[in-house]
Amino acid sequence: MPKLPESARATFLSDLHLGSPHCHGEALAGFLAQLHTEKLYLVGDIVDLLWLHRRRARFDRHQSAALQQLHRLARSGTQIYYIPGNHDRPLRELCGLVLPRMTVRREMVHRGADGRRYLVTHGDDFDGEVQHGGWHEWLGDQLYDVILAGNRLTRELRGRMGLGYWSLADFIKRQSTLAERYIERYVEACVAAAEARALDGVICGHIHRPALEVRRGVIYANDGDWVESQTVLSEDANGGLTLSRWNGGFESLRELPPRAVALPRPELVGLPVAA
Ligand SMILES: [Mn+2]
Repeated sequence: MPKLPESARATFLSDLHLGSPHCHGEALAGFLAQLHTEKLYLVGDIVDLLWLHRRRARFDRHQSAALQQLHRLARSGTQIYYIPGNHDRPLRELCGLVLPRMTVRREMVHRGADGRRYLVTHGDDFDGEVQHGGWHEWLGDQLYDVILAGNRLTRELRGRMGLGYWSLADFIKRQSTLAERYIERYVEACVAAAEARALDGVICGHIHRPALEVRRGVIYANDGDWVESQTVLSEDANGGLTLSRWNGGFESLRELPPRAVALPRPELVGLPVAA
């Protein structure tokens, strides 16, 4: 039975893209309905204002239910930190806003239960460092939408044929060496940003590629998205991290134990100490 990230100390979600038809609203509402977390970090691209602005966007009833669940969490005492991304960039005007249950920040440092400190940022800032425009821009938002629409269709067909989950968008991304190289440079830029500030890790989203790994001793955690992966990053009471996929239940993809507690000095346990 996979470890459930219920009653998490902190939960990190990004790239929900509420308001765009690609958001998996029903799954998201179902996930949020059973979530209990002290802190909830909304790591960008939560509401897709680009969609709301440019196209005929709508909040269907599932997406509305997901929003209501966010309200429920705030009412029930969860502290919410909103870090706007590039699809909800106008909300950056609100950075610095502190409400009783919600804080809006451009980026933050999260201190884990084990003392590890993480830079929490959406991640689009690193687009400039990696390439002119991000991977979304490189492929074109329009084309990306077409792929996601194809993705939905493929999933429905496979579901009807009794086949398992398979992501067309993920397949295309994996096929494209250009995209792979972009993602590699993106991860490097994220890790370098954490290194430059002497932090233990970085928690981000943006590229819709969930990950939890350690590079040069720095933790790179990407909480994924809710248009393709339906993933969430959770911190437990001890500071351990779990990246999981929601599929009506949790499927743990990766786990990182809390920082090991320093061993007692040998002289304290009666062992000889080398000079
Ligand atoms: Mn983004």
